[in-house]
Order: sequence, then C-alpha cells, then structure tokens
Amino acid sequence: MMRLCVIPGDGIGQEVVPSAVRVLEKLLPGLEVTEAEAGWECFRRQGTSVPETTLQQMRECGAGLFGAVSSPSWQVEGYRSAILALRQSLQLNVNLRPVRSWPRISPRSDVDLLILRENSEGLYIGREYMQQSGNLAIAEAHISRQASEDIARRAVEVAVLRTSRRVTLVHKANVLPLTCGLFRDSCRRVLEEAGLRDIVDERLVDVAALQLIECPEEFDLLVTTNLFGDILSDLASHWSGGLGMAPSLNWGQGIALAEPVHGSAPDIAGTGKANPLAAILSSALLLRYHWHAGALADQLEGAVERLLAEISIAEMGGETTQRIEQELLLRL
Ligand code: GGG
Repeated sequence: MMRLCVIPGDGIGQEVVPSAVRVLEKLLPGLEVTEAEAGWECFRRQGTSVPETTLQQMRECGAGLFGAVSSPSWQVEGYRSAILALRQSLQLNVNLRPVRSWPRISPRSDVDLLILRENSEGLYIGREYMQQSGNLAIAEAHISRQASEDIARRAVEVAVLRTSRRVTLVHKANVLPLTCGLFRDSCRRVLEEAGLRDIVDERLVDVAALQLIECPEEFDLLVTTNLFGDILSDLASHWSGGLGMAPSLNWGQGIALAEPVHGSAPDIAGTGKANPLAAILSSALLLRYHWHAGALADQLEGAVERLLAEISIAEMGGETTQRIEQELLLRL
C-alpha cells in the first residue's frame, strides 16, 4: 500500500497540492492520503511551523507532497522556516531538481538536465550571528565529508537511471578550498570508485552559471552544494518555462518529500490562477525515484507533454489550476 502525507502549507500550496493529489490518485487508485500542517500560517495558529504530528505522519507514510511556505523576511522569535525544518528533521539530505524542455512553453527544445543539490548543510545551516556591536554579521557554512559522499552516492544512482553522459561537480574551490574543496574531492572519489571516472567533470559555479545560459544542452547531471544548487536551479528553470514548471524532490533514506520549487505566491493565492504543473511534476519525481514506478512517471510526464503541445497555458483562461488539472486527467 502506498501512502502519501500531504502538506499544502501556505498561499498557492493550498491550491496546487490538492490538484496534484487528484492527478496522482488517478495513477495510483489505492493511494492512502493523509493531510498534515506546516508553514507560516501553522506557526501563527500553533506556535510551531512544523508540529511534531506532521513529522510523525511523514515518517509513517515515507512519502510526502509539500506545497509552499511564506516565511517573513524579518526575524520572528521561535519561528523556523517550515521547509528547512522538514528537510533537517527528516534528514532529506539531497534535493533533486530536473530541468527539461517542454513544448511551446520552453525557450528551447533540447534541454534535459538534472541538478542534485546538497540539502542539509552549507550556508543553510542558518548559523548567523553579529559581532562588533552589530557592525559585523557572520554566517557559517558547514561542509562535511559524510554529506558530500551521500550526495555523490545519490548521483551514482541517478546517473545509472538516466544513463548520464556527464556528471558535473559545481563548486568554488578556487576561493573556498577547504569547504568547496572537501565537497569536490569527496564527491569525485565516490563517483570514481563507482566506475564513473570517464564522465566526471567539474566547473566553478560562476562558469557553470554562464554555461547554463549559453549551452544548457551540454549539461546532464550537476552535483552541487546547497546555496549554489538553490540559485542554479532557479536560473536553469528558465529553460523549462520558469518556476511554474520547476519540480523538486527532497530525498532521504527511505523517505522523500516532493515539492514545487516555487513559493506561496501571495499575489495570486486564492485567484485560481496558479499553475499546478510544478506540483504535479514533483509527484512524478516521487513515482520515479521513491516508489520506483518509472512507467507511471513516464505516463504522467507524457500527459503533461501532450497537454502543453495541444493547449498553451495562456489559452487556459482565468481558472488555470482547475483547467490544467482537468485537461491533464483527460490525457492520463
Ligand atoms: N515550495 C518551495 C517554497 O515554498 N519556496 C519558498 C521558500 O523556500 N521560502 C523560504 C521560506 O519561506 O522559508
């Protein structure tokens, strides 16, 4: 029995996640769905952004679909970003972010790459503090051999599944030889020991950013640290048609949380205009990588491809969320 913990979160998460769940239920009629709370609104109601019951539900289900969170951009006593708390508490240490061309909505037709972003450390451990009476702000970045080797082992799994022609390690070891150097060397060793020496390549992050714009078709699988992965995946999502088409999977050992890359979009929340495809495509990642149901993932992505080839999102009218879901269900 497959189980899914559904965590819509804030803003348009409340609209796109239920839409994705209905699509997933058509592919998996026996799916057992349980709903859980997390996010800023949850914090305002309950005093915590991720209640212990949500973590428990996630652990019991092993798979989840998260929508979005809108953390305030000022410090709030006792508040922790819900998505960072979920990733850390559930040890979802790798974030998988595919970028591919889709009919009509993508600016070019030959992009098919996947960014594996380390999800648990780097600058995102959130250790910031002030010194010199508030005149010096310091942020720590942690890179461990363990986390770097873990993401490299995931890269081996993904490279085999995708029959990758290249694995590119993205870092800034010329400026940060200790942190980025440890990441690069640990990843390289694992990849080479797995027999991938001939396809392992590396780029400085600034060069990678330029080349993701100039020649995205030359990349296949990119492996990088938390902050670089966050930025490069948003940048590269341009080739998929933007953030509305950017799915992701937070991936741990025996547990995974799918999540559209976009945020809670308060400006369109409640209008019915949110594009649910990033959430829907995130559930395809759960199918492919967590439930090992590659054929169902192909079926879902194939239906999205046909839908976009036949009707442009601009033609969908005002009720985009509902219309995309209906059109997709007809094509599954
Ligand atoms: N679905 C991803 C998402 O909600 N992104 C917005 C985000 O990460 N915001 C950071 C935060 O609000 O804590």
